[in-house]
Amino acid sequence: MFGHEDALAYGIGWVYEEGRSDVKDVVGDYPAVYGWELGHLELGNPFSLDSVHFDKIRDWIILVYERGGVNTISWHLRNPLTGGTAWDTSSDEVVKSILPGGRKHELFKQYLNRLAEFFKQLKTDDGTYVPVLFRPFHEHTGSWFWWGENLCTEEEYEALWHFTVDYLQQEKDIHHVLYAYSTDRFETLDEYLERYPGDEIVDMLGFDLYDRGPGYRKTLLNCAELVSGLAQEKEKIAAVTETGGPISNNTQWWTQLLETLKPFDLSYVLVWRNPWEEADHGAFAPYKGSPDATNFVEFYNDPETLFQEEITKKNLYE
Ligand code: BMA
Repeated sequence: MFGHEDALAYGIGWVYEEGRSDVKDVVGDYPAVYGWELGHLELGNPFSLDSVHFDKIRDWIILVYERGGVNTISWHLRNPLTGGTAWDTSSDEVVKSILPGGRKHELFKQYLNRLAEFFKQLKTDDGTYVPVLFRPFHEHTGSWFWWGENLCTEEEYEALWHFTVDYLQQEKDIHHVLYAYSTDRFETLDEYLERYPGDEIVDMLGFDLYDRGPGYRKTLLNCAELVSGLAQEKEKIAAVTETGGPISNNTQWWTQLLETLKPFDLSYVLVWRNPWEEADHGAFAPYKGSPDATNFVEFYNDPETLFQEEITKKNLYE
């Protein structure tokens, strides 16, 4: 399945246009997987760090489910110890401070309460809870988020996962959320599993990997091979949970991606957002008039890729 972050919210040159998606502008069909970002929900704010309103995100998640698509949620939550952003790595005591006994534990519980409140709103008119894939504390093999490798111990990271999942399941009675473990780049399975919180709480195995130069395809192939093999062994689902490349310079990017990933049993590959605003990156999905559009159509037409229309026919939720 092909996925796109914030697919229905905005794209290059537009914000909040009903029914629109940059991917749809190019191929006439929506992605099969839709990524959503909940950063700043924990603050009680009405909109995300990317300025998308949470009530709209809620409605889109329900809409996507009703047409048979898949929703996945990331969370660039603020630093509960310093009050800074998710990228504030000024302290290596943040994870410790929010675990039971820590001085920010109650604040973290408030963050989780707000998250739980949002999850509980993901319900259709007939009262069915909408299943979502939640992918917290991601890219933890790097050290750019406060939960990253050099910012907490293995035990602390795993405890953070356990506390979060237990709290949502046991205290908040939330059972329509699946959990995705999602590292950044890695070379070996030992590295991948170094901070793995355990088969009993993780449903999906993924990794994030961006194309930042010539080593990309080789690294992608290695990561995809290792994660899909591990998922098979563990009877879990594997995915490329985030990627994106220089699609305006390399107009063959999509078919190269497909060629690299084809041999592996992967559930989806999601590309990150097409910022509507000035951001530190450009579009990761094609948009009306983008130079990679022809190549993306080829990617779309390949029998191995699935988009919304085919997913609807497959009735994933039946
Ligand atoms: C990053 C960038 C940021 C954004 C964040 C959360 O990769 O796209 O601009 O705020 O993701 O969506």
